[in-house]
Amino acid sequence: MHNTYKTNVEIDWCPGCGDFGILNALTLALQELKIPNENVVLTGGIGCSSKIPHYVNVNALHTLHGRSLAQGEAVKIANPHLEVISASGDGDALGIGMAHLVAAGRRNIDMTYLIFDNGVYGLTKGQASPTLPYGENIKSIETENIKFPVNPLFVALASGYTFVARSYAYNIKHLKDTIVRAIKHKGMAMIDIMQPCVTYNNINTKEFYDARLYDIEASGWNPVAKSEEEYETKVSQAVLKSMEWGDKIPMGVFIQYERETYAQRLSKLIKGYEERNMVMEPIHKDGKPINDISEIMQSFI
Ligand SMILES: Cc1ncc(C[n+]2csc(CCOP(=O)(O)OP(=O)(O)O)c2C)c(N)n1
Ligand SMILES: [Mg+2]
Repeated sequence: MHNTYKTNVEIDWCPGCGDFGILNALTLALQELKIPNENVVLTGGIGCSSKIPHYVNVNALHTLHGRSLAQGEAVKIANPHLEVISASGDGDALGIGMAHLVAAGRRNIDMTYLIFDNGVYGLTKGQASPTLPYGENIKSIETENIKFPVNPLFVALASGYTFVARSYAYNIKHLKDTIVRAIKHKGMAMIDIMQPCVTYNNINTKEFYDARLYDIEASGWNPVAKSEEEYETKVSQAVLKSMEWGDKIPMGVFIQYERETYAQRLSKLIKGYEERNMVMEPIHKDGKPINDISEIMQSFI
């Protein structure tokens, strides 16, 4: 079947980059869900990964470094009828954008956040990113990494994300299925995607992940919580699982829990917020603006 979610824009990722797998999985997920292109908004920050909005045939925003998620949140709050997906590199999400990552979880906005996790600042030539393990001496840095990494799953679990998953850029089936589940989930979803950078990270490679990643759900883990108590218990178990990083690295959905979303809470404060809000109001009739704002504009001159 023709993939109608890809654009004709020339892709300038390096040959073999894990980002290609993510692009394929994302467009296949949209194809499977049959979401009309015009109802989807995809945001990116700055980075190799953040160029993805150019390559997906939906409404796209290429924003500022670390602001992909903030822009996505703003779009979703302004128009809760849109399907919003934000994309970030690990630097974008966990370095400069870290405060947004935490705040979004606390809101539990019904949207999806994809983190392209390659352990480096790819676009700026391979500096250590916040997820590069301590002591790793990848070829693009002078010495071994002297900082400890931050664990995206742990941060998401601590911040209230109601869908937290890890997947892999070279396992398109698993990634596509996980994206489908994240989009269907009513609440804030994050997928930390292991994404080999073939140019700068010669340690966390395809061979590295192929030998280590295992599916926690296939090994008996059930991520679904049905009550606040169950959620609390599962989150603490998921935190322990998320800390595994060695000969075996877990992937799959760590937690999935449906709790009141930001829109549902806003609806209690703003009458009719979800049914009819400002972005749906007509602003002109017969070619003339409905509200005359010239007086307001005059006050700025
Ligand atoms: C405010 C600001 N600070 C720094 C930069 C420089 N910069 C551009 S991309 C980037 C990091 C990209 O790394 P990541 O988000 O992991 O994406 P990747 O390229 O690895 O996909 C940095 C530091 C910038 N563009 N804007
Ligand atoms: Mg990166």
